[in-house]
Amino acid sequence: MERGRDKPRHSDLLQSSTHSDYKRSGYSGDCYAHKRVRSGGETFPSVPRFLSTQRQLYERSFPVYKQPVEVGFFSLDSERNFFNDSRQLRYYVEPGKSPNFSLRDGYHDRFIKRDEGVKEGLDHMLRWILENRTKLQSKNSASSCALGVDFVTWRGHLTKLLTTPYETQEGWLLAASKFGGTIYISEVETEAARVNRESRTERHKEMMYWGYKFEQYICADDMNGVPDQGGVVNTNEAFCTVVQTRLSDHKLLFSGEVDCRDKDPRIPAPACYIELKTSAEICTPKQRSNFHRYKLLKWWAQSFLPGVPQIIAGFRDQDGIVVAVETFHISNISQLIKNEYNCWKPTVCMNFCSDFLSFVKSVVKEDNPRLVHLFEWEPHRDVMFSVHRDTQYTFLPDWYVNSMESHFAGGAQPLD
Ligand code: 0WD
Ligand code: CA
Repeated sequence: MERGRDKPRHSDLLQSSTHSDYKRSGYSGDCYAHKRVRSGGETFPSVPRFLSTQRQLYERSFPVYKQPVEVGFFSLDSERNFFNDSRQLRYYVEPGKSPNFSLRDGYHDRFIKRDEGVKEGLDHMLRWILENRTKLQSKNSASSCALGVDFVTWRGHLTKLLTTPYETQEGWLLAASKFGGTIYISEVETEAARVNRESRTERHKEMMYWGYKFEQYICADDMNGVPDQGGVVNTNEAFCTVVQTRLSDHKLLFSGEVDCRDKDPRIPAPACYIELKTSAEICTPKQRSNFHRYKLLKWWAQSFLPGVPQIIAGFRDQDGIVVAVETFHISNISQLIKNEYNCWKPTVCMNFCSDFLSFVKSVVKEDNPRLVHLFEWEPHRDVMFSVHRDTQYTFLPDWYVNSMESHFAGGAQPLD
């Protein structure tokens, strides 16, 4: 790692975050000075050193966010094998109003859980890119960089960025590498997240299953099929959409897991997709307020990003019985929360994400798949970064880098 230690600690700070000279922008730290700074024997152009996450800084007009366009999809089967097709796409089957589903059913005898210790990084998306790059390039032929996009990442990472100005519990670590003119962003599990994951209670583990069981009750494998409520729940299986869009001047390519689609074949993707959720039943005004303030923020951010228009929510009691099913339209959520005092605002989420991506662009200048800038954030702090050359943080695999390089060396299109 540059700047000192070779065994990096996530708390490595490049600069203390006590600057007070930011008013209108979240950036700070020598940001517009063009002098060069020396550090660890190397010379770097001056770049902003941190980014504030204070909400007020992002309360401006809603940034441009282009309607996301689906450019492809892929499936992961019961053994987590990649397929460049929609074999895992499921169809929504409307349940009754109070369906009485038991979400506990099958937890002990019909549940195969994905191994969360296996870190896949961006690998499935990269595989999709390799198998579809010609299509992508022809779509973005006017661009100067190889893929024609500024960023490649998972939708889930962008969701975390959108909710950052309101998050008070969990920090994040995002690794970024520039290759062929595109910046790839891949999450690194924080120590705190690993500790939480390894110390889940039995009750918590079971409750994590409930969301997947709810999906099984209302999804069919075929357009005219019925849900197989007695089948095995296998969380290795996934159908992912790949969408392209633009946030301000950032061209984005990202993928997100989609639970199911509407049966009507006339509705194009991603408008046909439906997100499924479970949540504790709401019995008091306080619970309703918390649902609006915390849960709807996460639900909105996750579905708004890929242009998924609706969420079907199963409300369940303490024993995992679904007592009500409700539909939430993403376009109505900001209306729903308007009456909450001091509530979250979509514009703050999107402006923060846009400014974060600008911050990343200004920091990650060197095109080098083995160089990682690790962006780090803890609640109540600024976003900071550290630099790691050829370390365990390098995440773009050789099979991807080599294949892309030989493809472009073969004359397909120049890299940058
Ligand atoms: O390894 C990692 N750190 C991550 C891997 C973090 C986030 C995602 N992933 C992978 C998984 O392979 C998953 O198939 O990305 C895929 C989904 O990506 P996403 O859509 O960008 O993730 P997100 O929006 O956070 O989650 C969507 C759904 C979840 O649904 P709910 O309704 O609970 O939000 O994907 C599932 C989950 O069903 N999911 C995962 N599945 C497997 N491994 C994971 C995960 N780590 N995270 C979420
Ligand atoms: Ca879901």
